[in-house]
Amino acid sequence: MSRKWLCDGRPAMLALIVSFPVLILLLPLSSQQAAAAETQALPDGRSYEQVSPVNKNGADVDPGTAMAAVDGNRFFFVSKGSFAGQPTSLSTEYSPYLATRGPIGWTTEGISLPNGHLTLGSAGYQGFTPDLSKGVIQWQENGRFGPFDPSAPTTAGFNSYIRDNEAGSFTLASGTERGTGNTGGFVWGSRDFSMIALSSQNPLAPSSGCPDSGAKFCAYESENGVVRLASVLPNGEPVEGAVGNRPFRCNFEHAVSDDGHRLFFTSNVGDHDLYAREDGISTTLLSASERTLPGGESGNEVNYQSAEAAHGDKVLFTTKNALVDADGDSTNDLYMYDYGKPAGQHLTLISEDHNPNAPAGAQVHGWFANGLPEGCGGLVGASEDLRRVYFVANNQITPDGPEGTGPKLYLWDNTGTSPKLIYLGTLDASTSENDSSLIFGDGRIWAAPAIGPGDLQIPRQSRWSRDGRFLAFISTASLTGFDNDGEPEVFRYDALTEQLSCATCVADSRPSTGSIAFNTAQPQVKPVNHLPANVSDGGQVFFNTDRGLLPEDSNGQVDVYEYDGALHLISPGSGASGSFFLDASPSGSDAYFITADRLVGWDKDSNVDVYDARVGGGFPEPAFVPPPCEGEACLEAAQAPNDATPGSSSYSGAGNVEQRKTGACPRHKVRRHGKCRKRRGQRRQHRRQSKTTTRSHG
Ligand SMILES: [Ca+2]
Ligand SMILES: [Ca+2]
Ligand SMILES: [Ca+2]
Ligand SMILES: [Ca+2]
Repeated sequence: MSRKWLCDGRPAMLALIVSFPVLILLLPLSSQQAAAAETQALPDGRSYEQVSPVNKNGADVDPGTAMAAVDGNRFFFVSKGSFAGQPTSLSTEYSPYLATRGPIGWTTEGISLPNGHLTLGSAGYQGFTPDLSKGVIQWQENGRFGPFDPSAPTTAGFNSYIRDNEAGSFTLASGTERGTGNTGGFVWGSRDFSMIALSSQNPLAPSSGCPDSGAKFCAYESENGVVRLASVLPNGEPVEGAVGNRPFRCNFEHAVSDDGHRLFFTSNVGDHDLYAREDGISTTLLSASERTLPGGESGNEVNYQSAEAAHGDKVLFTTKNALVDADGDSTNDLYMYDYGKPAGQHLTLISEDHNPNAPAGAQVHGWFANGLPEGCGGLVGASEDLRRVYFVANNQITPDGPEGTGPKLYLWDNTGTSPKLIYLGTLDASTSENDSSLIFGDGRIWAAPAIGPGDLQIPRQSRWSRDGRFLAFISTASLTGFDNDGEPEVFRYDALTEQLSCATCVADSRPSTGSIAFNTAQPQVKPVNHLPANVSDGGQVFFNTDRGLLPEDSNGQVDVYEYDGALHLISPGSGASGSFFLDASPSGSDAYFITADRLVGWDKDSNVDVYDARVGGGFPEPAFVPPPCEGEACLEAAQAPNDATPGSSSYSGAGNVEQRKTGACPRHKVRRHGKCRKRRGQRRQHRRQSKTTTRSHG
């Protein structure tokens, strides 16, 4: 594994280095590393890369708050430690970091606002674009770190800034009127963040007509820094409402279309209807009745669930209101609004009851515990184009399935010539119905919200590929015939083959029982607009367990597994420490996790690092490492800028790829002040490097 780079087309500079192995003084691997390197063959031709810096100033990378870029070449993480130019933090505060993959390793930069670090609660990064080129950070100007932008309001809670991660600059996105309050803020953005949506307890735009009250919300859109009210009724009147669903409620996914043309908001008055704001100009009521028959349930609230990602052409919501003739009951149903259909026919009853025998109506399984209202949940997952929608209903709505009540998992599949409804199995109600904490049990498969503001300790136990072909979920139900004895198992459904398989149903695992999770549960999970990609486009499923599902996993620690029809270890399975999955690139080529084990020779500390198990990845193991700088150059590089101008805040320490071109110097020489100079004493160089470098290799 560690030699793989010899023949896989490394850049020319590396080829030069590896062509002269005699020049390379290999540092001894620990026995553990050597054992891992010899015994473990990672699946898919993966190799480990250390993403977080070699020198973390004695700090660990924190679990739970992380995000991978869609191309696998950037990674966001947080740490309570101070490195890569971040100021000293307190034990309760976090600094945010962005790692970028270069030709010879990953480099890390601190991405705080220049005048401080962050807590994970209301402040900090709330969201990123899928490529991690931009992030939105929430900030309180009158906090103890002082003002950042003089034009930003210093009262009424948080301001939102967009950080351009290419330029390292910050732009005030929430306007100069007021802050967004203590529980408002960023919800979703267009794919490039040229338009972001904010819910705010305070008026963000002049004369918005929105009530100025701590308990109420209005929806705003910020287009290239210009803020305007988005919660506007079709007749032009402002209305109290929030982006997507209301805060601390249901789902928020794709509440702004990727192209930025549509924003979905829920009114907080009357029937809590669902609306689309289009280009900041017009508003469409999406939850209006299209009944031609008289009667029908009405007067209930509407809950936004998701939307077609690219343009917002289709929108999913749940309600007990009977909005079409086919809905003859008063139970909660899943509806889709389709802009492409003619007037009066925009709505499709996704959860239509096709079983005349089982009780009338789907009773889509809205969660009602933990302060969440009935009707809020039900959606399990959906493809980005909304042609595949997974949901849970309490009643049997297909003609053929078992007719007893219980949380039944369905797929509505519209990828063929006409939509079909498929019953996948009945989940376990016994461990979920009475669990008001939502910490345990199958209720988490359909509990809301999956992500978004208000996602408080309710990690959703379902994940899906972008096209919805693959759905993975964790259930204690015995769905494939394996006697799981009430233990949770990871299941994968393939909509193309219509096969449900159990990834973790291993009879002789050691230990046989233990936790299983997609991610480490963490309160205040951020970013709010990103669900970790546990299911790749190709159907690989990544998860954590402390069961030993494969013979080579006997450490009794949590390890990261991949299931692609067969089980594979992503982490070594032999380490002394646990490994915890963080995220993946949607292609599945990058699987990121944290561990305190040292998986590459560069990792010399006992601190927790981010690793990428990357297909075709890996970097040369450490040779003798020439220091990236010496003397005055080190001192300059090691100092964080104290200048608060936006452009200087993207300090990336001594780990820049530019500064790493030390390998090009001849033997016995090292790059210093931009030139190859004679090397100094080796021990001294190592000491200096450990103090100053932020580079990381894998
Ligand atoms: Ca109904
Ligand atoms: Ca029925
Ligand atoms: Ca293990
Ligand atoms: Ca480490």
